Amino acid sequence: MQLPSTLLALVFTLLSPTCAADDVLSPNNASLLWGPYRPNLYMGIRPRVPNSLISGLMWGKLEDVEKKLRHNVDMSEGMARYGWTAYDTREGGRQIIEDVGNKINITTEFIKHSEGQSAGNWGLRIRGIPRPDAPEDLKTTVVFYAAMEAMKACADCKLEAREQLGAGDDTSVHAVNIDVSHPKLGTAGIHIPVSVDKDGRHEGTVVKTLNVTEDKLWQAKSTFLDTLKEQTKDRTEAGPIDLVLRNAPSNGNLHLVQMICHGEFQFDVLYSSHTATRAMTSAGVTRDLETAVKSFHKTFVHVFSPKAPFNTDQHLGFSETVFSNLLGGLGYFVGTTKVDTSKKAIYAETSGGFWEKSEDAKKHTTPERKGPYELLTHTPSRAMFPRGFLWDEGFHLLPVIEWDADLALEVIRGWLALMDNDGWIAREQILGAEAESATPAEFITQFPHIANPPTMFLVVSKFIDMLKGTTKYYGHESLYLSQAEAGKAVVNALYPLLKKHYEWFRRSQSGDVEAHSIPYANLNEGYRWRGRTPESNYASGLDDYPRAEPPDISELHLDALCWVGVMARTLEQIAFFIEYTHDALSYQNHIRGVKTNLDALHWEDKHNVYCDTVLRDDVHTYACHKGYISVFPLLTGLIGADHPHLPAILDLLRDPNHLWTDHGIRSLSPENKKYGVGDNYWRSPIWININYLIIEQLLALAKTPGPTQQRCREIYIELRRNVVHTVFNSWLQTGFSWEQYDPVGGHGQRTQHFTGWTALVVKIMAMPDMGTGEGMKDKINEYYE
Ligand code: 6A9
Repeated sequence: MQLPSTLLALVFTLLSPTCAADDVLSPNNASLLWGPYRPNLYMGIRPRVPNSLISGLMWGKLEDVEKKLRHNVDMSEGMARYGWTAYDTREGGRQIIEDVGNKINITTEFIKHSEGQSAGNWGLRIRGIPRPDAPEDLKTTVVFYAAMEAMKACADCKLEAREQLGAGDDTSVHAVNIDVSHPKLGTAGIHIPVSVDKDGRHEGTVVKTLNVTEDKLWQAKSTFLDTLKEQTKDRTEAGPIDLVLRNAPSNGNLHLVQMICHGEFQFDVLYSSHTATRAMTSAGVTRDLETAVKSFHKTFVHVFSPKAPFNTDQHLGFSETVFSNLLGGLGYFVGTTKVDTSKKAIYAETSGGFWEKSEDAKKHTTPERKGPYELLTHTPSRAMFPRGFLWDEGFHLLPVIEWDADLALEVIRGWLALMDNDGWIAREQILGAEAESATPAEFITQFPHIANPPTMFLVVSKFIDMLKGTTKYYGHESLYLSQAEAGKAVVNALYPLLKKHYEWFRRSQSGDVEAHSIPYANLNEGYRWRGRTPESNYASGLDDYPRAEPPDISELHLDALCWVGVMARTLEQIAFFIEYTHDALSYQNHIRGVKTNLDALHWEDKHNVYCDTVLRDDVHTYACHKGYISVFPLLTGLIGADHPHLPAILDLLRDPNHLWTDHGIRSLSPENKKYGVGDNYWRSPIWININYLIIEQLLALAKTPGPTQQRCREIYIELRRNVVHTVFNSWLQTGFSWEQYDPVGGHGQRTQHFTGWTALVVKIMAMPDMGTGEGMKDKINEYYE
């Protein structure tokens, strides 16, 4: 069968090692070109094009500008609330920022248009409304800036600002215009009609054009403040620093457009590419935003409407906000990455001490700069972790794939393109100077022997179910799901990459099963996360969760084995789908081995619990720490309804002396010596990603006949309610979703506005209640009295 040319282009794009933005964008990706893709900023827009136009917003109370100018999202600035209330990646949406310190609420509305292959238009509306405690004469300075990256090296690039004055005697600035020219974006204009105060006068507006080094572009805040300080220096008489830039619009790589606004204000930034059939206008922003917000609500109800007992308007509003912030955390990153390849030899490690002590590890090495790479990815937290994390992204995409399957696949494609020749993908993606600046030095270097849970396989598995129709899709129109050939083509393109990563994982994280001398064990299926240090295992994602101490090369990690099971199961599913039967059969073999070894190597008979294992004096010994690890075989779906150890896992989950709390499943049992000790990151708190996986498996078991079906159903109902209740209540109380939740009080803790995997609560609410019994009604009333 002949593939239509758009499909061929699409498959070609998928297979090409560089990113789509460098090639011709497929029609489906044109709507992903522009976005608020600098999620580390309260508002920062850029296209998915390296070395191009970046822009951003800053504001603050005029007199306090030195101390309170807002730019980067920062928890210490004490915003009462901020984030998107409705946002769709392909359309745009609305964000509200309650800036207590500056006594003003800022609304940012972003809308975009794409016209086939043309570079597209966008509009940004900025509104300021003084808070009730603001002084009558509140003056706010608002700075919008536009900058052209790598301008020097680009002969065809241009960025030039002009003022547009009033007619006749009116010499006030009515608008600022910036001409844009860039090889990938074409020519375009940015039109900024200035805000008008309540007496109808145009607010004071200046444009300062600068020619600065690259680092000064993304650090626009300090560039702006430094410029004010510089001009203060020229002054002859003493006084406080200048608050307003000297007007000087011209040609340059950075344009600071500063307005001094009195009281309430509103203005638009309108970007129109010259190839577009119609320019972006203020009326267009109003109209399109309204349409976008409406269609967001409409689609949302189809895809994620909360089910009983959460079928209330309040829960719907909560769910929409949480999901909007997941989508709004999408960032585009480009730049080099630091990689230390000197420890790759660890693959071959067979005997001797733990690798940290090995000669190889002691070698002093300088990490190499690799890349540049680019990546479109959601981010766990705009304030604290505005960059890509491999296993977080799998969790992010679980809801996203139901909303916009093509977007999820585009993101997966981008991540898989980062794979090196061996099949490794760096766990943390810290691309470029801006991302590096937000990362503590000790976390920047990535090591190609270090893995991270392959959660993206869970997303691909969902996608196959959607293609097969066993999972219904209610989201955005999807090319892959509406055209069978396109769907098959994308799976065919992803398969070799997923397989390569799988093979890398099996090779690089392999454990020494043979040394454990278990007669009935499968000798191939045993794994150990590399890169362990005493008291921690960052590769696993569960950082400080207790493991064998001291670390030892004879360790076999239960979760690593389970993740191999997840990958093998997904690859088997794909192989059958694209009719690679031979491959499918070998994956089946691996899965059998994994399941055998779960019980042969990791099941501890005396205490009825699954554990990590390690050799002590050459003897197979268990390293048991009741907690998330113990329930891994369940949460990864490797324990069937009739598995003999299922009841023991359920006991552990439901036991308030162990993992059960009224707020969700906690990471560690209080009986453990390490419970709550040290940094207490994964040593008691409740994490929503893990709770989601548990809930999903309980639901599957609740629907499958078996000896514990009824029990699974009961625990499912209760756990689902507890988890939703926890995240929802904390959101009501604080205005934010959180990185983790306290197992005692249930309150949100650590990172505020953690809009990453905590957003899985959206999916948890959308799951069926499964409660019909009378007893359940009381429970519901308990919550909502
Ligand atoms: C520290 C400090 C401004 C830790 O959500 C991302 C990851 C998870 O993948 C992992 O499972 N978080 C979890 O245990 C946060 C990781 C932060 C590491 C860098 C930066 C902030 O400095």
